[in-house]
Amino acid sequence: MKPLLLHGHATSPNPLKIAIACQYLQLLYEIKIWDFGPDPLRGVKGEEFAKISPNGRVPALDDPNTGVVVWESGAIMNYLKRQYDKDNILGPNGPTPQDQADLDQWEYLLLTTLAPMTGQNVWFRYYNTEKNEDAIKRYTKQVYRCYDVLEAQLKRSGGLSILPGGITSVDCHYEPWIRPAKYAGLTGENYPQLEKWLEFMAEQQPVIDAYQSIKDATALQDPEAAARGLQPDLNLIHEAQADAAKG
Ligand SMILES: N[C@@H](CCC(=O)N[C@@H](CS)C(=O)NCC(=O)O)C(=O)O
Repeated sequence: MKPLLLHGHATSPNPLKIAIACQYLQLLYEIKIWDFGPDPLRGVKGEEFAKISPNGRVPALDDPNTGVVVWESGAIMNYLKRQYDKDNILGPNGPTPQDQADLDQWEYLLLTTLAPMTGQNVWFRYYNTEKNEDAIKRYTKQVYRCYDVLEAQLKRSGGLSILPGGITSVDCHYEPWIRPAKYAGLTGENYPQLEKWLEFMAEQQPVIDAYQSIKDATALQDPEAAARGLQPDLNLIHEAQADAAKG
């Protein structure tokens, strides 16, 4: 099998989900690191990336074995499962229509709500040109509301996976969004189940290897981003907020 090509970014959560899934499925993959600017060759808003995805966002996946190119992390995850998960490593954890529906609903909650709310929270904290406390408050509240729902689910599921019965693609979707909560100005203090799950996930070899693969690719392809880590990109951030972020 030829390696898959994952189009990713130094620190973004969405490509990480796909790297984690590839690790669980033991798929060979290479990573191309893009930045968020309009650079024709390196930027997700540039010409080269537009040939891969009209949506100008990562992740995208290129599978030379089938010729399939796919973007949107939910669609990529589903493609990987259809194409490469014949042993049902990534779930659902049971054979019934309810098992599949459970998996779908938790993935959709992440894709449609938790991730976009967290993303907006980060945007208004670091990148919006004007300070907007109302927006920060609103999105923070929405993320915590999702955390409440997740906390209760982890109590029901036994705590080490979002669905009862072991790690599935659902956990791959959530992990990279929950891990950087602190950077998004959020705390796990009131969410002991969530913290426990996150610690457990961080110990899983496929998760460790996925993070390492993005780190290694970034160190080689975008050393500036590697040095910056989770700090906001000062090239993109509004000047007034850049001063605050530096301080
Ligand atoms: N719904 C999309 C979201 C993709 C997305 O927002 N990706 C971010 C990185 S996590 C991105 O590429 N941002 C670039 C930009 O905003 O210009 C998915 O799940 O793949």
